[in-house]
Amino acid sequence: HDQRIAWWRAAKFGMFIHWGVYSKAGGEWKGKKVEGYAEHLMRKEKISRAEYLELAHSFNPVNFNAEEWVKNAKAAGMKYMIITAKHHDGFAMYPSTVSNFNMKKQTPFQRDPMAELSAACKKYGLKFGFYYSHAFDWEHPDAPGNDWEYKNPGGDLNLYGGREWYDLHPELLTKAKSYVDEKAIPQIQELLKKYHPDILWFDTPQKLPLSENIRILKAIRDVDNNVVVNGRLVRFAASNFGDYKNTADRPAEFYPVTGDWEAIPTTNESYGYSKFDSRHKPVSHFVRLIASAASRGGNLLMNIGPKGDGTFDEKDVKILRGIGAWMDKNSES
Ligand code: JFZ
Repeated sequence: HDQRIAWWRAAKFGMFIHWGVYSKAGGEWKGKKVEGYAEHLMRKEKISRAEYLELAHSFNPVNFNAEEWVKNAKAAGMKYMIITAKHHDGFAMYPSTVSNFNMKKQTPFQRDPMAELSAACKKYGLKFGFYYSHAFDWEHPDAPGNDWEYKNPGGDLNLYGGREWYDLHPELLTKAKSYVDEKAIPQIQELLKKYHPDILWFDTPQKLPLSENIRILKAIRDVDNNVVVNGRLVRFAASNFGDYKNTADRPAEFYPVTGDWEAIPTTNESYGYSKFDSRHKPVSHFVRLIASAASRGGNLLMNIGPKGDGTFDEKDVKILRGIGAWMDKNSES
C-alpha cells in the first residue's frame, strides 16, 4: 500500500474532470433548466435509455484536444488527472467491448478520448486515471439506480426501502450481482488492461451491498496490484478498503486529521458542465484550499466540467490560469 500510494502522496493537487453525453445538454433539457448536478440529467429528467441514446448520437466534441487539456492542468500545478470513463448514466467514454453503450458505437466522434488523454498525460508527466461509477448505472436493466424505466432499487423513489434495499430485499441481489458480473467488473478490468491507469476513482458505494464492493476490489487486485483505489469504492469510509479517504463532495472544510485523504471541490456548484451555473469561486478560494489541504496532509482534486464541444469552460480556464500564476510566484525562491 505504501509503495503504490507514494506518487499520490507527493502529487498533492490534481484535476478531476466530469465529461460525458450530459455535457452536451449542459444542464438544459427540452428548453428547461435542470436543477442540481448537471451530470445527473438522465435521472433528474427520467430519460429513457433510447432517448438518452439520441442525445449521444448528437454528441460530437470535435474541438477536443487532449494535449491542451493536460497542458492547462500542468500549468496550474496539477500532478494528476482523473476523468469519468463512465459516470452514473452508464455511458462508456471509450470503445468498450463489454457494452455497446459507448462513445465509439453511439457518437459520430470516432476517436478514443481516454487513450488520447492517457498519452498526453504520459507526455507531460502527469499521473492519469479514471472515475468509474461501479454502483449506479442507469442504462443497465439490472443495475442499481434506474427506478423510472426499470424499477430498480437505489434511486429517488425509494421503492425498496431506500439505502438498505439489499438488506430488506435480498431477492434483488441477484440482479445487482448480474450487473456487476456482466458490466462493472468486465469494464473495470478492461480499463486496467487497456489503459494501465495509475488510479481508479469510485463513487456512491452505498448503492451496492458491501459484499459486491469487496468482490469488485478483488477483481481489481487480480489484474493490477499497483493501481491506487480511492475510498469511495466501499461503503463505510472508516473501513478503509481503498487506499485513501475521500471527504464529502463540495465543502472541503471538514478534513480528516489522520491518514491519506482527498477533497474534491468543483469550480462552481455542478460537476458536469451546466451553462446556467456561474457560481464559480474566486482563485483565492482555491489557493486557500490547496494550501490548507497540503498543510493538513491531504490532496486536492479540483473538478472542472468541460463542454459538449470538447473545450473547457472559459470560467474554469480563468481559475486554472489564476492558480498557475500563484504557483509560479510562490515557487520562484
Ligand atoms: C457523487 C456523484 O453523484 C456526482 O455526480 C459526482 O460525480 C460526485 C463527485 O460524486 O455525488 C456525491 C457523492 C457523495 C456525496 C455527495 C455527492 N457525499 O458524500 O456528500
